[in-house]
Amino acid sequence: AMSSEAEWELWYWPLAGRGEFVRLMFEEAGVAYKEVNDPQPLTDKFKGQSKVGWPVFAVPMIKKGDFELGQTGTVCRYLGKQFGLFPASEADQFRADQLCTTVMDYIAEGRLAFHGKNHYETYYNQQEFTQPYIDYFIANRIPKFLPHFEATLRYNNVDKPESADSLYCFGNSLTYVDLCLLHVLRATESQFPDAWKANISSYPLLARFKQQMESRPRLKAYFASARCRPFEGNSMM
Ligand SMILES: N[C@@H](CCC(=O)N[C@@H](CS)C(=O)NCC(=O)O)C(=O)O
Repeated sequence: AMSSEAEWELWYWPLAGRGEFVRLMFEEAGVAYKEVNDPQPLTDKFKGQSKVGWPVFAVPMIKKGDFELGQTGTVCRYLGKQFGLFPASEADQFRADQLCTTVMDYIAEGRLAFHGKNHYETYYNQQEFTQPYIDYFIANRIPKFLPHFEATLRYNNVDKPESADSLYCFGNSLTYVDLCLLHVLRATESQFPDAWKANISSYPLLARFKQQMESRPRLKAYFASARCRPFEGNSMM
């Protein structure tokens, strides 16, 4: 849900990017949020002119009143806890933290592969130079991360029947990490369609998980809506 009355703000550029992890938290929880996409406040806050408020290094940032919080994984953990999308036991809370951090590593590595020469300059100025890094990521890193995610689902769902219609990373209910994992699976499919097709049949739980998650009513409605921006197509973002 998005609303101009919302208490929560999401500060991010008007594109999918890392902001999408955060949007999924609000959308699945059905909590209203307002996007702050205008260059001016973002520039003021993040290009060093603003000395006001808690320092946040980069977007995405959430804001409610004067509470501001950055770092995508931290934001997702925080909103997960606020919205009841949080594992029950302390052991699972820290395991969820581990998995969320690995998901963020994956997207960061994928992004870097598209920016091999200059991490901060557009992909389109370094396409030829960076292609070997992309090839390496496809050949060696996707086939390391995806089986890790598959193994995580297997660990939690080993006792469930083949037909179980709810696969989660922890216990028997949805947590913020399921949403984070869904997002990187969607990003992988979108950015690397050939590698995705070549790999996914080896990971049946991931395939089922993605399908189940995408059919959750709120997520399904969100993905079909104009609020959901397409991937940029230049770094899993
Ligand atoms: N580890 C941070 C990375 C944040 C990040 O790099 N954000 C990008 C946009 S997706 C940005 O604003 N970078 C500007 C900068 O680092 O100066 C996170 O996951 O939130």
